[in-house]
Amino acid sequence: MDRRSMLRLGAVVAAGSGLGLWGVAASGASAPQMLVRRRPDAREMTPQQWQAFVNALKKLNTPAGGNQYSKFTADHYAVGSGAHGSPGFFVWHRYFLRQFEKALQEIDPSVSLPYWDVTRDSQAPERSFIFSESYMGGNGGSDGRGGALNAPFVGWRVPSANSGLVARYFSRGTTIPSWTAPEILNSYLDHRASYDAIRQQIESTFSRVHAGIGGNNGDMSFMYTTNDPIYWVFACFIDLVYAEWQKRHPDRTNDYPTDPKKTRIASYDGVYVAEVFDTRALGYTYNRWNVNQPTPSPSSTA
Ligand SMILES: [Cu+2]
Repeated sequence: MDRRSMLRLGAVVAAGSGLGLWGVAASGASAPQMLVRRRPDAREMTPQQWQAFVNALKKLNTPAGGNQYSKFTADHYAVGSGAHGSPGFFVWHRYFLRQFEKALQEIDPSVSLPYWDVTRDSQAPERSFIFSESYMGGNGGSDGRGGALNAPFVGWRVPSANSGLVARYFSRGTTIPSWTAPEILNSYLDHRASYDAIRQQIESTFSRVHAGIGGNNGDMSFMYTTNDPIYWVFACFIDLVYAEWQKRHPDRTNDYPTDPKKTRIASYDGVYVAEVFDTRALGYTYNRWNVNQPTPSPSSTA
């Protein structure tokens, strides 16, 4: 097994309110100053809101944005089993995504990290709105059969373990095998009764999203998965799933296999697991997720 394949994600796994559209005022005495903002479903954003997100993300990958994008990729690449195939999965990614969102907000304070509800596209992922030119662009390559990203990310590269052109290779050429349907996710959310049971379930089932989009050679299949901008909206959905599980199991909100007050999050010095259980304390929230809720029609694909 070469280094590249060892770093394959699958291999690791087998082992609108009063304060602006997404803003809601924080309640509770612990954080009276903090603005808690609701992360939006990508499908419900206006074209302008989506564009603001993409603009900020692109700027992070420039000298004017401090070249911070590659630092995020380096952090994800380095954490390895501290956040993959281990209990750290939900909590590390939650903290990591919040740091990324803060970096976006330093560029444009109006931006919140959006999520892509992958389950709503589970039976024909390649037909998802997210692969349109108005969102993340489709399969890579000039013939759409795999290769370097197309619009709106033509020429996208990130100085990282893969510093070449960032690529997608849908795993069946032009299509992607089905992945977890909403009804299945709903059942996991109801019936996995401990942090690590839901963590293992979600990490393993949604590794199919990485593999389906990245295929054999695309960035999404490797530990530099963050190079592909689609990573962020997918990872945000995984964080929403963790938050939804916490809400459905209020007696388990602070569950963790080891003492969360004494267990540090990998690679972030001095941050304890117990500090990331409450998304509001981190400055964001999500709407509840419901298997029967209507799926909004994205506004940019008409
Ligand atoms: Cu990861």
